[in-house]
Amino acid sequence: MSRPLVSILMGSKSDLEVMQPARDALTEMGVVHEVRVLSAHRTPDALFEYVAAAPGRGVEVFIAGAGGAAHLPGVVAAKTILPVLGVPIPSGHLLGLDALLAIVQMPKGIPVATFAVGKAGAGNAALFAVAILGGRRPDLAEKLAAWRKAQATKLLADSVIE
Ligand code: RP5
Repeated sequence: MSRPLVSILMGSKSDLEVMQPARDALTEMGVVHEVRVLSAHRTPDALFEYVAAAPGRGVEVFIAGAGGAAHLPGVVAAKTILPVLGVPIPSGHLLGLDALLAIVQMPKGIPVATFAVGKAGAGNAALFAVAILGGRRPDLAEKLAAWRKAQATKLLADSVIE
């Protein structure tokens, strides 16, 4: 089996549906990835072990989705110098605003790149991961450019409403 370049993490299996666009985008671009449910507060030791071992398997970028207090992306970032892309999951009474603020407001020193709340953020995090990887992989950069072009072509094909 090929080595995974991207790790998609989420704090709960209940996050899986929101994180699905990240999986779909990476699959579409042919980027090998792995997906794990690991929680910063429910399974911290297993999370630390996973983050420590992942680069040895090939992982170069982490995407971390979490809802509520949303510690996961920040804790992953605390344990690695690889880029961490945070996706706020809409859940509970605050519908993701809580997670957005928790992830985006990392204090200086341990950065997390924060994306939009929900599925758009998950998909964009994957596209951003491809952009990072594409810096040293012309094949991936080309795939990303082709994907953008196809998106524009599709929009323009449907642009005349009346
Ligand atoms: C967070 O708490 C997870 O990322 C999830 O979004 C939220 C709720 O988790 P469950 O109670 O549904 O497992 O850790």
